[in-house]
Amino acid sequence: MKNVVIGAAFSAAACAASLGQVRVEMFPSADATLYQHDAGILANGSGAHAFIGSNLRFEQIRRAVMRFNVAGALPAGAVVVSAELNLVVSRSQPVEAVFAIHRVTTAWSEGVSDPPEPEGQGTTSRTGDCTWVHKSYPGSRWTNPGGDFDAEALAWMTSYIPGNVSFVSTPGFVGLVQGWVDEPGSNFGLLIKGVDESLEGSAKRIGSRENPNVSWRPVLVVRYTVCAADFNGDRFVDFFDFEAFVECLEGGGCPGDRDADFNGDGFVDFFDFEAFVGAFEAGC
Ligand SMILES: [Ca+2]
Ligand SMILES: [Ca+2]
Ligand SMILES: [Ca+2]
Repeated sequence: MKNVVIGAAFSAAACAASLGQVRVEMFPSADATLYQHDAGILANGSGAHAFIGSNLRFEQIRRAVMRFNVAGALPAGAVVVSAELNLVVSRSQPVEAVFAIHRVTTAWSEGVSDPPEPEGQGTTSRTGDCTWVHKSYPGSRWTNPGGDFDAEALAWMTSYIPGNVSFVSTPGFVGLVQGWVDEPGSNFGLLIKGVDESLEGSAKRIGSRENPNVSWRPVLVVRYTVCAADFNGDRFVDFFDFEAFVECLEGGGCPGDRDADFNGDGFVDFFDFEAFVGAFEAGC
């Protein structure tokens, strides 16, 4: 009876620990604009801005691509609870337009091209830029001009005049970011495009990660939880976690960023084993 009570107490503590949400913010690790052009001679990999929507004067479409190093910011086994992308629109016609996020399906490179202000027309593509037809100029092309991405839209925002805009969390956006946690090699980032690209004058200029004004840069906000009992971080609680914890406790090496002080009191002792067993039995 006594053991059951102790076990329950430890389980409760471990559950509380596993339910805590962590919030992280990150700038893109790469971003660029795809300027509609059949030959892909226009680019903007390293400018202070990116563009989305349809240009009125030149009747060209702009799409932005962005990557975020999510696997570097979240621990293995993290369960994503919410994802949100915040942008600052710094130039715009007074045209209300809806924009959507899509999952990019292949690798691309950001490039060094940096157009003169206000950057709306891009500049001559240089080696390593991505363009409307190139995922890396000049030798590597997208399968489809305008970028390779899933047709399914995952999150949306509406922009009218300059100001702050947000793609708020949706199940699809959470699934996208979770995929980047689980399989970092599948992280080719996201693409932002107008939902109606025939809407003339809908182009918006947004801050890029290179913007000198830090508050204008894109920010991905992710909330996640980590299951304490998932010791090896594979998102399953099973015997392998037990094995990994015992090995860690015995000094044989610990997975990733975990350590044997399971209850976090600064000592590695039998109470950590007890706490782990409690968390393991409670599951997640
Ligand atoms: Ca960039
Ligand atoms: Ca596990
Ligand atoms: Ca301890």
